[in-house]
Amino acid sequence: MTNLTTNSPTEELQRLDAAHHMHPFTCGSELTEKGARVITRAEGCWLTDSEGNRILDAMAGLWCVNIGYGRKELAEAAARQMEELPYYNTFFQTTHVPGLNLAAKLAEMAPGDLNHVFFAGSGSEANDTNLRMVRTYWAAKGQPDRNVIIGRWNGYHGSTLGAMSLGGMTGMHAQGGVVQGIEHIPQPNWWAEGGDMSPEEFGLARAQELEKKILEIGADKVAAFIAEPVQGAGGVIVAPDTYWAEIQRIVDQYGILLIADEVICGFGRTGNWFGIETLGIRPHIMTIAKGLSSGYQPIGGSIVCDEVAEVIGSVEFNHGYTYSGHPVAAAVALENLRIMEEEGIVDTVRDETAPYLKDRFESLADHPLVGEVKIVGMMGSLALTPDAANRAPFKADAGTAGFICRERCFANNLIMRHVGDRMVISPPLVISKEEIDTLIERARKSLDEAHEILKEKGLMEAGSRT
Ligand code: PXG
Repeated sequence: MTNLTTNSPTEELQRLDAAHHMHPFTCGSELTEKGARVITRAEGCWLTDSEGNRILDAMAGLWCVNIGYGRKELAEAAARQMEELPYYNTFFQTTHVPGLNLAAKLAEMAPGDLNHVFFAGSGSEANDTNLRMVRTYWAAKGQPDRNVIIGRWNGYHGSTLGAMSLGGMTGMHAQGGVVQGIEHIPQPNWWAEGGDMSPEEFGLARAQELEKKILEIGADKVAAFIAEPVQGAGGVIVAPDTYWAEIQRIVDQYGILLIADEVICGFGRTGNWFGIETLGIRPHIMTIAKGLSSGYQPIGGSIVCDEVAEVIGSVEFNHGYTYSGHPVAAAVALENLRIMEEEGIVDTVRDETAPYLKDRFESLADHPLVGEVKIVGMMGSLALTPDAANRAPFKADAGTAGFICRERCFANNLIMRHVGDRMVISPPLVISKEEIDTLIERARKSLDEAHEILKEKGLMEAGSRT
């Protein structure tokens, strides 16, 4: 059997990878042609690849390594737990100490009466739980026809069939079908879709799309609305200030359940423990994953309010995963939360590094390729445009400019993602001011280089705004 190591030559690693490893959200043949970049080590905010390059990870992996790479305490917590109890389930009237401690810890941390936790292995699984839980809730209350869930176009809730259907990524819907009984309303993306409205007018109008949809479906048929406090994978779309208060009014008025998907926003990303605190939202259920364990172990869950938990508790909820509340993942999550609290990581983000990052990130607004700059806490985005004054998209296919810019970032040893023609960042929460300076320098250099390439290729032509 071939068994390569991190010291094997890059081409060999790439060849074996291409032969057998199918990558998520990737065109396999293109990647085979190019060869995957092999990441071998990481420390703090820095990755090392098989060629020895040091790369600044301004995405915290996939928006998840909030505490930064290389924390030995987390490895030790995993090793201790593996020795003591590597696995047990919580299905048949059993429990275990890491699971119960983590549930209690999350109940203490979550705002209001969000006091009960159903564990999953990922954010997608947790949203599948939510889909089944809200329908089961209404059925248990004698309203089985109240089963429609409303999500948002360009929202992201995961990649399993249920979570993908709740999300509004049309490219995903097009592959393999969707779950029935899920509707979508348009997103609050003022830059791309705001037309001639002010951001405030647009925020209200987009929130009222929810009311329109509820009335169209029939209020007695709608079970829940699901949304990310700030859309992450959709391109770090921050709703105008008027949006969330109006959404809250509508869900309250029609008595539907609100699910806040905190998979990215949770655990400090927005400058508070949860995005709902930053944005003033009162959900019945929160989806969590990613930052819960800082990505050191796969774990997710749903934090549920007292009333929903009581109703679900009145029936047998026929749902669960082999790895719901996995003891090793729970022990690592507990250690992650302990360190984040003891080191005051979220306080430092809120009071020091996020304001510094905001200032530096917003300085990119003067770049000729940049239109809107949005940032909340430690998640931000730049809308690339050939004509900022008119908020124009490129005439070229969406994502062409973004891809070129991302390639320049990669070449400059900066990991920054593109979503269409938006460039996004979500660095580890422990990023220092010095590292923020490096991030901004490399981003500006990459923007300059992308701008030159776009000009050379005649791609700076503006298309028409929708
Ligand atoms: N909800 C939200 C808000 C997410 O961002 C999920 C649910 C699903 O979580 P899991 O753990 O099942 O992946 C996510 C995941 C990207 C990217 O390219 C974003 C995610 C996952 C993979 C890629 O931006 N978010």
